[in-house]
Amino acid sequence: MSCKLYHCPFFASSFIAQFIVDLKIQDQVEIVLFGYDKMKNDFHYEKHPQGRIPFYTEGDDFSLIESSAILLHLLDKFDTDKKLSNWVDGKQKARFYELLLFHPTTIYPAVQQVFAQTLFQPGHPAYNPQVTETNTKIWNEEIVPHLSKHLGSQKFFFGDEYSVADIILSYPLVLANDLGLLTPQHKALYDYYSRISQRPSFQEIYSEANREYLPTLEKYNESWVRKAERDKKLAELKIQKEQQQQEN
Ligand SMILES: N[C@@H](CCC(=O)N[C@@H](CS)C(=O)NCC(=O)O)C(=O)O
Repeated sequence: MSCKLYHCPFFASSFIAQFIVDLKIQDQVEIVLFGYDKMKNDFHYEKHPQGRIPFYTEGDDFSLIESSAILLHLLDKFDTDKKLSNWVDGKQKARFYELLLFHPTTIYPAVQQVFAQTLFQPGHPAYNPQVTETNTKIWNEEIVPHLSKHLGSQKFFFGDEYSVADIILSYPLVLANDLGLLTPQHKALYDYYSRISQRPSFQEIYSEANREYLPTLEKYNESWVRKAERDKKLAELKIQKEQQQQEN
């Protein structure tokens, strides 16, 4: 099999992995566990310029980054019967496109920044309670109202039928729920989350066992050392190149 999703549980690859499980295409797209022991190694930087998760490959000569792009590609390639993307009209399809962009640009960064602050103690250079406050406000005043408006009292994001939109939203909602950002006061969204979190694919991807992959500073340590070594090597190469240019 040549299609591979490089995935670390509870990272942004999670909803793509859930999509693969829901569509039952694990025999066509291998979900490769890419943990902290490999993050930011040479192979990782070869495939992802920022050394982030997810990335996706088809053989040796095609790779892709950005979770929404990977998901769209897999939808085109494997959801040909429209099992998870049976849009009723062009407007619903456009709303899906909106979600595909709203997630990586707004929903995920807000939740991720609140999460990141839970890793830092006072005194750490990145510790900043203002970040939590700002992003909690974005969550409460911008994200929840927008999602709730389109969700209404529907069973799933697009009505009665479960779709890839519910798979995308599962990811930030898991994190928001863990962080206490999602509360029963956000009734429509909270009830919706309770519903979608019962699905077998959700339970498999966000299992208790997979929680061991939730980040801590210690887990990242090894990969940050690799990054620092790489940055040093690149800086040395740059100086060498500049010296050679001056000599020529
Ligand atoms: N916009 C990117 C975001 C990817 C991203 O930020 N991934 C995070 C984890 S969820 C990551 O790999 N962080 C590790 C790091 O930056 O070192 C996407 O949607 O694919």
